[in-house]
Amino acid sequence: MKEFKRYLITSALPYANGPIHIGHLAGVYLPSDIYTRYLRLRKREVIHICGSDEHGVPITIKARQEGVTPSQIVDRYHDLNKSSFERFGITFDIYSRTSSAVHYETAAQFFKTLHDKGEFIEKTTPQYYDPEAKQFLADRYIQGTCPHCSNENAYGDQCEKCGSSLNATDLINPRSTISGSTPVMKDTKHWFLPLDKYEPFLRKWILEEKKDWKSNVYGQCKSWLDQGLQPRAVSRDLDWGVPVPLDNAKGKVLYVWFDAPIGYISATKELTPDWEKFWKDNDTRMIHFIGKDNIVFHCIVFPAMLNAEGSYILPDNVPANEFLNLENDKISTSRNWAVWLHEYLDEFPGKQDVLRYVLCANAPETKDNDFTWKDFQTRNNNELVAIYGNFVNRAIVLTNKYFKGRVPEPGEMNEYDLRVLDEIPVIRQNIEDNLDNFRFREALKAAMNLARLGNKYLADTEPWKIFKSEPDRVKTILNIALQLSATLSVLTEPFLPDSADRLKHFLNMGATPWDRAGEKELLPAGHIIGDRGLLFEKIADEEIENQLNKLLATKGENMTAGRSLQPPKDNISYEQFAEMDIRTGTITSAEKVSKTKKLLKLTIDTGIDTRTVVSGIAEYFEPGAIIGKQVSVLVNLEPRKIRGIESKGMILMAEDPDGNLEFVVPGGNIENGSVVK
Ligand code: B3M
Ligand code: ZN
Repeated sequence: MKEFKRYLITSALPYANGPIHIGHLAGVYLPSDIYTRYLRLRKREVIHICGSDEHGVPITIKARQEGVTPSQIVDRYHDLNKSSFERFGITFDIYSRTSSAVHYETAAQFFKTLHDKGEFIEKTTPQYYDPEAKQFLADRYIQGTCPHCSNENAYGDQCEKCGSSLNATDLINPRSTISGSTPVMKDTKHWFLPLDKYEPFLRKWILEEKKDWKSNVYGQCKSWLDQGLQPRAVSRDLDWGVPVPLDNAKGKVLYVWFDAPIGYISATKELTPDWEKFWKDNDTRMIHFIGKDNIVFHCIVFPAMLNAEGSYILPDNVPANEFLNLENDKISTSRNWAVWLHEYLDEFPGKQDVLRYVLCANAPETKDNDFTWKDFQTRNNNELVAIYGNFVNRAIVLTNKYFKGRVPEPGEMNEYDLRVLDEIPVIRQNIEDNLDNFRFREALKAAMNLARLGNKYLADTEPWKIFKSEPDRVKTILNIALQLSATLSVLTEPFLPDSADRLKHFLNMGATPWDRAGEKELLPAGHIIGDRGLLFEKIADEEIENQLNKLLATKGENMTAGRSLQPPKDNISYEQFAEMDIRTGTITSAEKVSKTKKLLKLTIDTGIDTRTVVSGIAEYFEPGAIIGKQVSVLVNLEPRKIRGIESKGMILMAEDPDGNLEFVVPGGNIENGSVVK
């Protein structure tokens, strides 16, 4: 692998429209912090860049909801998130913001450069417009039904249910989220980045040269590229954002996903006058830490922008993570289903490392994962307290007790001692291999194996039983236990920095670079260790129950043993119900709708007729397996064109909290066309 001179680490800039939660941490900020701390300990030249993403429609919507200005919203969350990250021990070299003057200038200049090079297409197209609010409806200002999964609350830029990226014009039954009214079409001019033009470059760069990327990242890129890239608008009709820096562009701002990644550049400029060596020198290794919903922007759009500009380096790796769920349900800011970082820090003072440990041990590296409070407690009590804490505590207490806190001189080593000492470099190497390849869970496991080794060593050798009879043997044992403890304080530092610091303090040792880990005399004989204290404390059942009750209360939902059901909807009248004509029918044919992942085209014998229904269930059922199935069909739903196919009606499905689907079927024998009421 190529040797780089320096590292530029970026972490996705969180939107300043809400607090940070455990999903953000597990997906992005914890791995990036562990990685950066590791590089610093290895004495690499590295900077870690982050900041608030302060533009975009979610922020203006939040401001509107609260009756305040967008600036008030971003100021509030910028300050809150910056301080929460600090308290959690995330060590950015700068936590900037995209409302900064440097950013406005940098983003505008970037746009101008591309514009002057003729890299944009200028196009006037009809866009949705809300005549009541007198505003174009960009992104989240418009909602409607997703053409892929029939989610009725998909946004103009994305369906959160099935994850598809959408254009506002794809939505079925669009409505304005400002006034609720049905939008009209109105012409407006925008600048488009012709991504199709960069397709050959991206294909070569990613598909040929980035085979070492995580398979989820590589796979997503490949599927984007295989679908064919389209020109993408890089401007919006909004009054919140970086103004388009051209004369004829009043009321137009840069699209948030155009300006936000440039925020990495602006923040580096703010950090150091020497910023160009990080951005324009091929000896810099740039790594973007992000969540999976940001892959296309960091692997396709931003690299195309950088390539078009011409003077910047490209990311060497983009180790995106999957999502973390909470107690078996999707984390959601709007539903308040989350563990908020600032609340955790207030409620568990001094325990930031416990959360770091649990989130890393359970990080959603290759698939979505679940955080549960029970697991949090178990990992703390059975791993941090019972293994790591117990081991170093014993080593320190016994040294104080038998040798007045002085590191004893080791005597002759037996085979077991030597085996334990030989294991240290093996474990260190294992941690390094995993960290170098962004496998943080495995790296942490390896680090804990060192504590396990020490814990077992003391349990096997039982120095407390033999001090009277074999004091010299105890000297050797405790010397080894102390070297192991000191090594642990170095090798666990990237993951558990606060505990590693405290452990160093207990051992009376100063900051120690990574490369000294495993030295046989990391703590020389005769060295006086410091005061003891508890590294980790047990977490009681009551604290866990409090957290579960808090979640239960915020949700106002039915939650038992980690299962959660949707709350009841508002009442409707009998007449409203009676308007629905639901019949039993039989599926007589089923086939996939080509070029879609989710859609099946079904033919249904409804007893009254034979009709086509397009249904977003392809991921759950094989077409062949459902032919002949009796189902319930809403037959008087207004017909819709989905992917050019006229769909008449909707199949009723039951969905459980895990998102599994089943047909709603009549129990006994009933003929097609029977009324369901
Ligand atoms: N603010 C999206 C997000 O938080 C966005 C990241 C920007 S990184 C340049 O998911
Ligand atoms: Zn959808």
